[in-house]
Order: sequence, then C-alpha cells, then structure tokens
Amino acid sequence: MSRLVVVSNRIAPVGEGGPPQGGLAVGVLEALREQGGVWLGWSGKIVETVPDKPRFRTFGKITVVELDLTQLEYDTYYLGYANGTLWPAFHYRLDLMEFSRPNLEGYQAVNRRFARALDGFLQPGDRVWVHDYHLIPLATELRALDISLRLGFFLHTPFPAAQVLLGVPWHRDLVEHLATYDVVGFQTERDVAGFADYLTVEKLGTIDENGRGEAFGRTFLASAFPISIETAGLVKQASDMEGSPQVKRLKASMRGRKLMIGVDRLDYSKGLVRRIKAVERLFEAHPQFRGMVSFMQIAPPTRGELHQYRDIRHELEQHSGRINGAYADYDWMPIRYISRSYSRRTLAGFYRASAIGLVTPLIDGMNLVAKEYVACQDPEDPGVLVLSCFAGAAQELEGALIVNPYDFESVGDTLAGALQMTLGERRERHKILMDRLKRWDVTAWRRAFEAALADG
Ligand code: ADQ
Repeated sequence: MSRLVVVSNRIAPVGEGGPPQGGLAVGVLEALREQGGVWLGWSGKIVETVPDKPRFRTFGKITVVELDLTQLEYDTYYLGYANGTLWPAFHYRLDLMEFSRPNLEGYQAVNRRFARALDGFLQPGDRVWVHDYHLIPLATELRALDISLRLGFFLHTPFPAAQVLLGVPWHRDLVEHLATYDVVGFQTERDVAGFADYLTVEKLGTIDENGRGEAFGRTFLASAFPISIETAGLVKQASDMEGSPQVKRLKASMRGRKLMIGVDRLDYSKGLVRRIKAVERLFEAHPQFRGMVSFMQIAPPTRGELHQYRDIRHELEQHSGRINGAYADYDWMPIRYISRSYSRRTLAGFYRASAIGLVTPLIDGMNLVAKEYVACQDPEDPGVLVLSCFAGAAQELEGALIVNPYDFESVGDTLAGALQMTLGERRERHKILMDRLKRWDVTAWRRAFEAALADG
C-alpha cells in the first residue's frame, strides 16, 4: 500500500497523547493517522559517535524513525548552516548570515545520512514529503541512491528575492536541489515568484502560470500552499478556556483595562523591538490610553547558542524597562515582557482575553500566531488583529489591519484606531477572517499538498 513518508528536522510527539504543537504537527499527524505512514527526523538527542541504525517506534498506523546527531553534526548542520546561514538569509538578514565550508559539509552529510536511513525502508508507491530549510538537499541525495518515488518539499520560511539569495554561497546548488523535487511548495505566491525570479535572472529555467517548472533538465511543480491552523479545534479550546483559572487571573490583573498581546519565539525576524517602539508611540502620541491598556509580549528564547540571538533579549528588556520607566504608574504597567512559555490551551485563553493581537514580523513565512489569534476570538465581541504586511498571513487575512512594521509610528497610531474600533466593524472584520480560516484550515492545506504530490 502506498504510504506517506514525512521527513522533518524534528518530529512532533506522536504517542504522548498531549496536544501537538502548531500547524505542521497537526497537519502531518492527521495525514499519517488517516492513511498510515512514517515520520523520520532527528530525535533531539546528541550522541558521541554516529549511531549505526535509526530507532523505529510504532504508534498504531504511524511509524516514527528517529536519528541522533553527533555534536559535530549539531554544530555544523543545525546551528551552523541551517540556522546560521539559511535562516538569516531567507529572512533578508545577510548581515547576520555566517558561512563556512565545514558547516556546509556538515549540512550535506546529515542530509546524506537521512537519505540512507530512508533508503532502508522506502517501498514502491511511497510518497515522500520533506519539510523546511534543514533538508533542502534531501531529494538530490535520494535520487543519488536511485530512488524514483514522488518527492515533495515544503518551505516554511520565506523564499528570498533573487538579489538576496545571490548573497548565499552555493546558491545555485540550493536551487538545483529544490528543482530535484517533483513538488516544491511555498507559503505564498510571493515566495513562488522569488523562486521563479531567481531561475529567470540566472537563466536557469522557467515557471509558467500554472506552476509548471523547468530547470536543470527536470520538470516540477512550484506552487503556494499557505499553511493554516486547526480552526474548529482552536475555536472550542479558546471558548473552553474562558473560565479557566489562568484566564481569570489574567483578567483580574488587568482590572477592567484592555490587553494587547504579542506571542513569538524570540527571533530577530519577528520585529519585537520595533513592536515595543510602536507601543511607546501609542502612549506618547495618544495619552488618553495611558493607564487604560497594557501590552503583554510573550517571547521565550530560542536558539540561544547562536550569538545572533543573544542580544535580542537584552535589547527588548532595555526598551520595555525604558518605556515602563517613562509611563508606568503605581497601579499600572504599560508593558509586560514575559520570557517563559505557556501551553497552547493557555495561550488560546489569553488570545481571547486580548482586545488586540499585535503580529508585526519584519518578514515571516506565514505566522500562525496571527491565524490562531483570530480563531480564538469571541465572535460576539472579537479583538482586532494588527498584522505586518511582511507576514505570509497578510496575503490571506483581509480583515486584519495591515501595517508596515518598519513605520512604528504608524503602527502605534493604528493601535489607537484599533482600540477605538466600533463593535460593528470588529464583528465584520472577524467574520471575513473566520470565513477564510474555516474554508482554509490545516486539513485543507495538507490535502492540497498531498493531492499535488500524488498527481504524478
Ligand atoms: P515559527 O517561526 O516558529 O514557524 P509561527 O508560525 O508564528 O512561527 O509559530 C509556529 C507555532 O509555534 C504556532 O503554532 C505558534 O502558536 C507557536 N508559538 C509561537 N510562539 C510561541 C510562544 N511564545 N509560546 C508558545 N507557542 C508559540 C515557522 C515559520 C512561520 C510559519 C511556521 C509554520 O517561521 O512563518 O508560519 O513555521 O509553517
């Protein structure tokens, strides 16, 4: 029987019973549970020597295949190339990009090891769905092992404009690896256009209006598959959480004031410092909101081993402290900066309790927090989403207030407008947003990708 074989850097908890994290995990688990299949990825463990064999575990119809990494592999493949070279470059931060040959070699070597592990159990008819920038060369490695199965790839990050990609050493190889898949999925049309633009500028190939690509003597489909959320589940979860102790405590602490919320991984792409400055602008230019509203930013640290990430927290704390110092009163704080994480259920309740969702990345593949915030609102009294035009989600979420995160003064003024928006307009905007999220949820997303992958 034809199976779906998913490959990603990390595997979501399959058998643990807890709620899976985020769109990828929900979509992939749903697909695997429906048809049966395999999920292969890094176990999260670092070991002394390269292990001979991957570990197999079975949960009903799903087989999980885990590989450990050595310290050298972790340093070169994961930290060095994936997160030190590709992540900044794909997020338009060539100034933060670092490149070294050993890192590139480590990246290639781990992709080769993943391909060999797959080679051990792939069967005729299997469809392989590879996720994200950690595993771009996997198709090339699988083809080198004479595997002729249908191979699909989905990029969760943005695909940068040609001029930016040209700054990444060995950029041509990266694009050739992508063109080796049968289906290359991106978050938005803008990303597909970036990929097509590179092929044209470098005179390597073309992509037609139906997404049929031709390059390096191969043909493939390049198309947008915007990732989404488990809309119905989140609606229920947020409503269930309304009376929870956490939400009650949060509301009690607000003492009738309005709350604006931001939830992100602590990452330079998320525009957190400019966001805080937008909040400062709100209190500076619209003094009627002083003492009336607070901003809560939840941003647990990630990738702390990389120096590019070390300064962000310090910078954020400095700005929050400065603004609190300037505007706080004995019974009111303008900014609550929280660096711990909360469960998805608790966040759903917090979103519902917030009058504004502030999602202002400088660039983001999609940004699921934006979609989650919308789904968690009370339709009778919904909050307002203020969303960066550079989040992939802005291409879809027409009912949001779309802002340019670099113009933090305008963002601050937009916040003032959002806080005064009539109930009628809030409901209207929420309905437009929910219509989209009900039609295009995570199930629709993964089915669209699976259909393209099956269509060989
Ligand atoms: P991320 O950069 O991690 O993901 P995002 O889409 O915002 O960005 O979040 C992914 C998931 O993590 C969401 O379900 C969100 O709720 C959760 N999350 C984010 N911050 C959190 C926090 N502070 N605490 C708890 N949970 C948190 C990458 C790309 C995105 C793309 C996703 C999915 O960078 O652009 O939307 O993959 O494709």
